[in-house]
Order: sequence, then structure tokens, then C-alpha cells
Amino acid sequence: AQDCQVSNIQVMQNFDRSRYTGRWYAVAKKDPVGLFLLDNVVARFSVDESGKMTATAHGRVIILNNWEMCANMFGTFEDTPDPAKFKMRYWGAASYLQTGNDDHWVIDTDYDNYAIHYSCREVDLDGTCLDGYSFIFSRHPTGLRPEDQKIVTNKKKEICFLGKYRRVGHTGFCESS
Ligand code: FEN
Repeated sequence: AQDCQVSNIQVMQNFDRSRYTGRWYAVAKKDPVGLFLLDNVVARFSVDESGKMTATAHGRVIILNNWEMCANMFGTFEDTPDPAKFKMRYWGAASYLQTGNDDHWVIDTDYDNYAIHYSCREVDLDGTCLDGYSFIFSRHPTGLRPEDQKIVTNKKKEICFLGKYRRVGHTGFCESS
């Protein structure tokens, strides 16, 4: 099950969005082409009265003239027939931040410690992902527990992003926002 076909990627079975709510610290990310969040990425997922999932995320960005800013991003999720696959519309609190509409797949999570997110923006003619991004999240700002690391490494392999991640540092830069 590792042919790197986007359509064959296995996602979380019986994904429970209510158990996924709350804060998640990004510990690693695979970047897409183009503008993105640099580091200090923290996401917060919620489920509203009607059961719809929403999220906020912040992260450090460097805008024109080398200005360091905290990007405050918002996302709303549209359900699909697969409970672990969503369409995410996102935008920023500031007008210079890009907006978009991405796939948002939850590959695996134990809800209490780790989560693996995946988004392919562009599928190549051969069915593999040409442009995508992924976050490894932890409930703990200190990182993944050793026992979760091999699960995460295996999933990185399965989504064909192994070796493409960078560690996401947390310096407290966005803590006041
Ligand atoms: C995710 C889950 C929780 C909700 C959201 C998530 C996705 C966030 C994305 C952020 C994109 C940021 C961009 C930044 C930008 C998955 C964590 C919403 C997809 C596009 C710059 C940098 C420099 C500049 C202008 C803009 O626009 N950055 O000069």
C-alpha cells in the first residue's frame, strides 16, 4: 500500500471530530509550493453547535521588507463522504495573507498525543502528489512521545512525504496572539 497514488492514501478510520478539538502543536511540516507558515504553528480545532468543524491556526511569517509577523489564519471545513476527509476554506486575519481552498485529510491520530495531517493541492498525471503539504501535530508543546515516533515515521512513508519534513520550532513568538 505504498504506490504513492493520492487516491490510495489511507486515512483515519471512524474519525471522531469532537475528540480532535482543542490545541495541536505542529512539530514538523512538509511545505507546499509558495507562501506558507514558517514556524511557531499552533492549530486549534472546534466543532460548532451544528456539528461543523472549524479551526484557527497561527504561525510566524516574514512579509515584505523582512517584517516578522504572526499570521492568524481561519479555516472552515466542508464534510465529504469520508469522515476523515474535508475541504478546507482558509483565510488570514490580515489582507496580505493568501486565501485558499485545500483538501484536509486526517491520516492518523490517537486524539491525545499525535496527529498526521495531509493535503495534496495538485495531483500529477501519474496520480502521485505534485504539490502538497502536511503537518505532524502533537498535543504536547515539547514534541512527540518516543512511542509515537515510529507510528508517525511509518505514516510519513505511506503518504510518500518521508524525508520532506522540517522540524517546526516553538519560540513563543506567536504566544500573545
Ligand atoms: C491548518 C489547520 C488549522 C487551520 C488552518 C490550517 C492551514 C493553514 C494554512 C496557512 C497558510 C498560510 C499562508 C501564509 C501567507 C492546516 C494548520 C487554516 C494553509 C498562505 C505570507 C508570507 C509572506 C508574504 C505574504 C504572505 O500568506 N504568508 O509577503
